[in-house]
Amino acid sequence: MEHQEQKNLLRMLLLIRRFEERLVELSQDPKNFGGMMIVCTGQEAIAAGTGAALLPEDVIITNHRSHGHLLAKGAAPDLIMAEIFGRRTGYNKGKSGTLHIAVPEVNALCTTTVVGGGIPIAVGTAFAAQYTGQNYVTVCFFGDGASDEGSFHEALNMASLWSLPVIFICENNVYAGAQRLEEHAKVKNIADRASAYAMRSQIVDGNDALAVYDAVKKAREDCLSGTGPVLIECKTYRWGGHGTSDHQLYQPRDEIAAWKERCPIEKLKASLLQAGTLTEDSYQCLESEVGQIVEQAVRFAQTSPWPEPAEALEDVFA
Ligand SMILES: Cc1ncc(C[n+]2csc(CCOP(=O)(O)OP(=O)(O)O)c2C)c(N)n1
Repeated sequence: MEHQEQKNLLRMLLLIRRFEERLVELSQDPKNFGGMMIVCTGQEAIAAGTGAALLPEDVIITNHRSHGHLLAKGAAPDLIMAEIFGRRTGYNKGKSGTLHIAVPEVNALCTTTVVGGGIPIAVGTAFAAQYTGQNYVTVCFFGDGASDEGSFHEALNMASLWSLPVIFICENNVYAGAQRLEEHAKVKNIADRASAYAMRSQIVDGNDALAVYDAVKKAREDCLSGTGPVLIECKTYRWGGHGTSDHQLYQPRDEIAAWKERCPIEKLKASLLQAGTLTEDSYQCLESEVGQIVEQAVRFAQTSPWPEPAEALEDVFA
């Protein structure tokens, strides 16, 4: 990866972190928007590394922890923020809120909160690519908990059988809700499940954005050369509770502290400083640039119009 691309990667990690920190802050005041926020703090390297390895035509299917995936795929912070504020200028005219955003403009086709529900959808978009002879891959993000669902197993079987161009990215953040991996699955590695479907798999340090980038880039090339799907398990950790209303009493304090020592932002920053690609001054510039983008997004959302009541039944299928 070129030096400038590495700096862009760090910038994306920072954007995801600061965007979500601001969201959590804003969510404390119901005048902004209500409900709990589900964020990916500590896991940003997976979204950022993947986004950097994909091309605009590639499709992503995401889940309840989606802000990072959407930003890294190129969705505009202003329009995501406006959507979360429920404003008409948001990507889905204020109808999706945080949990169901779709951004077809960047091929982020679906955010689904049905755990494991996105995995067969990704197989569908990958099948469409193969059937119509189009050169793109689909990436599906999901958690370790989702890999217990029947949909995961059916989808992986079919993707492997038909050699579909799909990359399954499991963000193993140790917890599914309040359950640790060892409380809901016997396997130690989610990647081991791929062998049941004769599928290639790889385990990656999910806090290392460059390692994620390399793995996804290679998987993308393999998929497009027709060798079939790949399951990439990214080992990471959920710094916060499941969502902001979860006080994470079940997460050992020393475990949280140990993983915070492995912060994905600090990791990439240290490696760029050491390589001379970054200086403390240029890092501060990135921070201030990202801060401005986030504040601009908040201003845009807060000053955007609400949808008209008459629009409530437009663009919905029920
Ligand atoms: C089919 C289904 N079952 C249960 C839930 C409730 N639920 C929402 S998120 C979640 C935990 C998912 O854990 P994991 O897949 O590991 O993802 P993570 O939250 O760790 O990113 C659960 C059980 C749901 N939304 N859908």
